[in-house]
Amino acid sequence: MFQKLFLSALAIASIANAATNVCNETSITANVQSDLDNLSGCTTFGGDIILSPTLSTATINGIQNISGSLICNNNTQITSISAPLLRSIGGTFQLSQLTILNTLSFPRLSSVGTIDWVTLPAVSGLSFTTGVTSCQDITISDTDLTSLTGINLTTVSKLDINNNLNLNDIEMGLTEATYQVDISFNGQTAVSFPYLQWAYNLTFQNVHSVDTPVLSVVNASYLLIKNVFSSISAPNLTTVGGLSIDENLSLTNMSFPKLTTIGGSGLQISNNTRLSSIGGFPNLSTVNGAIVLDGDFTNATFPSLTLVRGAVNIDSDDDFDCSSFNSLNSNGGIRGNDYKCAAASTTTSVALSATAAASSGATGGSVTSGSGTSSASSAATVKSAASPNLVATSTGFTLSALLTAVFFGIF
Ligand SMILES: *[C@@H]1O[C@H](CO)[C@@H](O)[C@H](O)[C@H]1NC(C)=O
Ligand SMILES: *[C@@H]1O[C@H](CO)[C@@H](O)[C@H](O)[C@H]1NC(C)=O
Ligand SMILES: *[C@@H]1O[C@H](CO)[C@@H](O)[C@H](O)[C@H]1NC(C)=O
Ligand SMILES: *[C@@H]1O[C@H](CO)[C@@H](O)[C@H](O)[C@H]1NC(C)=O
Ligand SMILES: *[C@@H]1O[C@H](CO)[C@@H](O)[C@H](O)[C@H]1NC(C)=O
Ligand SMILES: *[C@@H]1O[C@H](CO)[C@@H](O)[C@H](O)[C@H]1NC(C)=O
Ligand SMILES: *[C@@H]1O[C@H](CO)[C@@H](O)[C@H](O)[C@H]1NC(C)=O
Ligand SMILES: *[C@@H]1O[C@H](CO)[C@@H](O)[C@H](O)[C@H]1NC(C)=O
Ligand SMILES: *[C@@H]1O[C@H](CO)[C@@H](O)[C@H](O)[C@H]1NC(C)=O
Ligand SMILES: *[C@@H]1O[C@H](CO)[C@@H](O)[C@H](O)[C@H]1NC(C)=O
Ligand SMILES: *[C@@H]1O[C@H](CO)[C@@H](O)[C@H](O)[C@H]1NC(C)=O
Ligand SMILES: CC(=O)N[C@H]1CO[C@H](CO)[C@@H](O)[C@@H]1O
Repeated sequence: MFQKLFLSALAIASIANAATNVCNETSITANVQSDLDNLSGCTTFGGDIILSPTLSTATINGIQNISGSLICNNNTQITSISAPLLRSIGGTFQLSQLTILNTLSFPRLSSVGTIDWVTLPAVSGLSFTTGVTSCQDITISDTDLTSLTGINLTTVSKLDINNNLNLNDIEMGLTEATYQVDISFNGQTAVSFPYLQWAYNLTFQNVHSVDTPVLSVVNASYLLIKNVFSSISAPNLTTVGGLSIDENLSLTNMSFPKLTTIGGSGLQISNNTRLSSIGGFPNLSTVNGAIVLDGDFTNATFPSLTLVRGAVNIDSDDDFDCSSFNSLNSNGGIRGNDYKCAAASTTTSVALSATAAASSGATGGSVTSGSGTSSASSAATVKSAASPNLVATSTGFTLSALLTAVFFGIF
């Protein structure tokens, strides 16, 4: 009698336990919809939910909070994922290689640890009615999204939006980006960050316009590469760690009216084919790294520049007057190992240190002037002789390392 009672009490306890425990599993893999329905009594699910490649639709009913991650990878038949009551995902919302997924319905979702979406070629919009306003890191790559409506953050660590070929508008209320913003190779993208005050590291590639009216600091590097805009401005930017403006083939006009200091990663302005006059830096006084100017320009004006701590390498394919840089150099304003100014009309090369003089050989310390074809070839000679040095000096190296990293990051 006693034994029988004891046993059934145990049985009841274990059933109750099982019912509670299902919400605290560290991970469940749903192969069929009923696996998800098992969890519908859980307000909070404590672990990860993995949607397997066998599902063709998935609805997460009941659950309001997932403490772990929500993951669906490598599924070629799923068309829809929805979670009518879900408010938060503590871990990663990871979707990758979902070739026909077209519906993402998360009407109450507001908080996610990390969004990591890669290769969702049929996702063209988000049904996120409440909208995600809190998320640490976001990567969205290779989707059919036309806007990011449904995600609007005020702070972010990483925002990496690349290769979304129909994404023409990126607008967010970000005020700070503590690690990295990289917007590269999307559609005809107009980027608008009307409240962004500072970003640790900022990269824009192939964008059609950039609006950052209050941006005042970029701590590390600001890279503007292969963009399609004809003008770029940063009206409130005072400080950047490094600034690189390269291969923006339509660029004719730049405006950095408050920029006073560029840090150790230096300034590079190269191969912006239509930028015949390099200007827009009225208050730039100090560059703590190198300056590299390369391309078809006739004019480079930095009226307040008094100190460059790195090397200066100017290489114009056009008529260019080196005299203002020559004076900066002779006034001791260039502290790096090398100063070189080469143009179709003029070539000046001065190696400032013993090492530089030794390795740049015959050209070390020499000043050559000429005009027309013969000087163009003398400029080429100077360039190849001096380039091992230039590559090794502080910023040229840092910038190319950065660029390499950017490309590896994307491909
Ligand atoms: C499940 O997790 C919640 C929150 O961590 C905890 O309060 C509860 O006691 C756990 N339940 C069981 C059966 O482990
Ligand atoms: C859901 O419940 C059914 C029936 O109790 C069970 O067979 C199945 O394994 C459960 N699914 C998961 C993922 O726990
Ligand atoms: C997807 O499947 C491919 C091949 O089946 C595999 O190599 C890859 O690791 C899988 N990716 C993920 C994220 O599971
Ligand atoms: C569920 O998530 C929401 C949104 O992040 C949050 O406000 C709420 O406190 C969470 N609830 C629990 C029980 O964790
Ligand atoms: C994003 O949020 C900001 C406030 O942080 C708001 O001003 C802006 O209109 C929102 N943008 C969109 C596209 O919802
Ligand atoms: C410009 O940046 C400064 C910080 O350097 C900030 O205090 C100021 O509000 C910004 N100006 C505008 C117009 O937003
Ligand atoms: C970046 O600059 C901002 C604004 O000046 C500052 O608040 C922040 O601490 C800096 N971050 C780092 C990592 O230097
Ligand atoms: C260059 O850009 C600045 C600021 O955007 C603008 O005020 C100026 O008119 C532009 N100049 C030309 C020649 O387009
Ligand atoms: C500019 O383009 C030329 C020719 O393609 C290339 O040799 C040079 O390295 C480029 N300059 C920079 C700084 O990338
Ligand atoms: C260089 O450009 C600036 C600003 O665009 C202009 O004021 C100046 O006259 C130009 N100098 C020459 C020599 O063309
Ligand atoms: C800046 O961002 C690029 C990617 O866009 C990354 O490769 C690089 O390491 C970052 N730089 C720093 C100083 O964090
Ligand atoms: C409009 C325009 O000239 N866009 C060019 C910007 O630069 C990239 C690469 O440098 C070109 O591919 C675009 O055609």
